[in-house]
Amino acid sequence: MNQLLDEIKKNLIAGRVDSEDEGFDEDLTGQPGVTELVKKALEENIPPADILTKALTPGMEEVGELFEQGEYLVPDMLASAECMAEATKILKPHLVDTDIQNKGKFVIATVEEDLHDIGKNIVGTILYGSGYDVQDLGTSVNAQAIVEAVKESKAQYVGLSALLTSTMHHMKEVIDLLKESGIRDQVTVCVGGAPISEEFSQKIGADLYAEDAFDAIQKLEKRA
Ligand code: B12
Repeated sequence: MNQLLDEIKKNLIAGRVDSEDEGFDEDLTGQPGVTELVKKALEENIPPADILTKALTPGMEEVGELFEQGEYLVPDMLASAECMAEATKILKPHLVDTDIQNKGKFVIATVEEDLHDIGKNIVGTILYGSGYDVQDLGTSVNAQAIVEAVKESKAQYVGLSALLTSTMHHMKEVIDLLKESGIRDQVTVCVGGAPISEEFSQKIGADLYAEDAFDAIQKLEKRA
C-alpha cells in the first residue's frame, strides 16, 4: 500500500485528528494527524476515492475489530469516528464532479435507534458529488419522518442506513409505511450498512442493496 495511505489508516485507528493529538500509546504530538495527512495525499494527487476506500474505510473496519476484541472502548471508536468525519469534510469538494446533471432527489437517513452516521455521510456526499440532490435527515430517524420527507420533497430515491443488527428491522417499517401511504411505486428504496445483505434487502422488499456508495451509483445508473 502507498505509505501515505498507510499513515492515514494508522492515525485514524489511533484517533489522531491532527498534529496536536497525542495518540493512545505513545506521545505523537507534533507529528501529522489524519487531517494533515489527507491534505498531503490530495497534494500528491492520490485519488480521493482511494483515500476513502484504501485508508479511511479499512481503518474504521479495524477499529470495529478492536472494539469486538475488547481492546477498544466506545470513546476510542468516537475518536476514530471524529477523524473520519474531519477527513470526509476535506474530501467532500474533491468528490464532487463539476460537470454533472441533476439525477433526482435522494432522501437519506440512518434508521431509528441507530446513531452511526459515518457511512451514511460518505454515501450522501458521493451521491451528491455524482449529481443527486441529496437531503440528509440525520440519524435515528423514524419511519414516519422519513416517509413525510419523501412525500414533501417528492423524492425519487430513499436511502436507508443501519449499522446495528438490532435496528435493521426499522428499514422494513419504512417500506411498509411507504406502501400504506400509497407512494411505494414512486420511490426507489436503496438500503445499506455493514449488517445489510442482498438477501435481507430482498426479504424486506427494498429495490436495491449496495455495498458502498460507488456500488450504489452503478446500480442506480443501471435502473435509470
Ligand atoms: C464508529 C462506530 C461507532 C461510533 C459511531 C459514530 C458515528 N458518528 O457514526 C459510536 C461510538 C457512536 C458507536 C456506538 C455504538 N456502536 Co458502533 N461501531 C462503529 C464502527 C467501529 C465503525 C462504523 C463505521 O463508521 N464504519 C465506516 C463506514 C465508512 O462504514 P459503514 O458504516 O459500514 O458504511 C459503508 C457501507 O456499509 C455502506 N453504507 C452504509 N450506509 C449506507 C446506506 C446506503 C443507502 C447505502 C447504499 C450504503 C450504505 O457504504 C458505506 C461507505 O462505504 C463499527 C464497526 C464496523 N466495522 O462497522 C461499530 C459497530 C457498528 N458498533 C457496534 C456497537 C455494538 C455499538 C454500540 C451498541 C456500543 C455501545 N455499547 O454503546 C453503540 C450503539 C449506538 C447507537 N444507538 O447507534 C457494533 C454493532 C454490532 C451489531 N452486530 O449490531 C459494531 C459492528 C462494532 C462491533 N464489531 O461490535 N459506534
